[in-house]
Amino acid sequence: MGGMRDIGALLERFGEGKTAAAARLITILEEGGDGAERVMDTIFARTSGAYRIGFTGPPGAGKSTLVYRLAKLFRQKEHEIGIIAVDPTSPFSGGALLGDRIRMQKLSEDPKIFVRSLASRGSLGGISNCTDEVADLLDAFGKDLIIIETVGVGQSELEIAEKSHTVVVILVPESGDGIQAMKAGLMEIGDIFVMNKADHPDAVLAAREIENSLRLKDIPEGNWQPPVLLTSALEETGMEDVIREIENHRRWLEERDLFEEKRRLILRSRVRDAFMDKLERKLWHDSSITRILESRIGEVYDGRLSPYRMVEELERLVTVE
Ligand SMILES: Nc1nc2c(ncn2[C@@H]2O[C@H](COP(=O)(O)OP(=O)(O)OP(=O)(O)O)[C@@H](O)[C@H]2O)c(=O)[nH]1
Ligand SMILES: [Mg+2]
Repeated sequence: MGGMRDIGALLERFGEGKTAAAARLITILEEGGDGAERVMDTIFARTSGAYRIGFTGPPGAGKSTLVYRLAKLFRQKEHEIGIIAVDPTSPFSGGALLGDRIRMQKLSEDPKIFVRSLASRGSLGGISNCTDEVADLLDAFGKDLIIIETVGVGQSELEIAEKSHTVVVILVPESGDGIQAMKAGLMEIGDIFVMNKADHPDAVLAAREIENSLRLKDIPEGNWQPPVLLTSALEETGMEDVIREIENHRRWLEERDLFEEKRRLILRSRVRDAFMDKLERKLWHDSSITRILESRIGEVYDGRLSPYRMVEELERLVTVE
């Protein structure tokens, strides 16, 4: 897709604020490789550390509906907004795809809002490989508030925490083992908890349950104490509370110089991810590694060599001082 010269022209139009150019550049970022690196090299210098808010929670909790409502309210506060929806409408909730599309289209009519969906890397949802890059691009495009929506499953919770200044966890009054396990992971990363679907009769009790488990965590005084809010994204109630708590958390971070500290942590995990990706590609295709692997995999097959001893042999070829 496109040669380097095209990228140059795209970057120029991106600099002029052309939405179509931004969209094309994101596609190049999704494809990865040299093109993506070239784009990032130019764009990174233009980022200004936009405020990043992660929205995560079980499939179908109402994340997109909530983000849509909040985006409209944030616009009234003169924010320019970039929205990244990783794997919208997961296979779990199904059927919401059309609603999602219509919503996104509506938001995109406002030139100060840029919405983009990205495919997640795992079949179970979670985060996309290029979420950080796309967030940077939207930052460089002048968006001062970046919203990342992800389905909170398995390992992805920590990842969203590493990419956000503020994490909003959206839960719904539902039980079930899967949800409970998910909730355990989500409890660790939320700065703000939202019990959505408050139009359901069980919501108040479910919110109290979350409050109780937070109390059990006994978060030290002086640390941020995550609030638990009740909303109905459908009936548009409780939205102002979410905005207020997001602003409170931001202010709390800023007053303690933690906003910039978070930015440093976000960048550190960025460098780590990029470094690991590169190392993996480089090492796995290294000829001496390939040679040993090919010549001795038969021993693993025969059961004479365990995979772990094999790894040890390969590791010996890699020297890190
Ligand atoms: N009753 C009720 N339904 C809601 C509420 N918020 C969202 N919904 C509905 O729940 C369904 C899923 O909403 P989405 O906003 O797509 O949920 P999501 O968390 O983004 O879903 P995925 O991205 O697929 O994980 C839709 O049918 C919404 O209309 C709410 O507050 N109350
Ligand atoms: Mg969604």
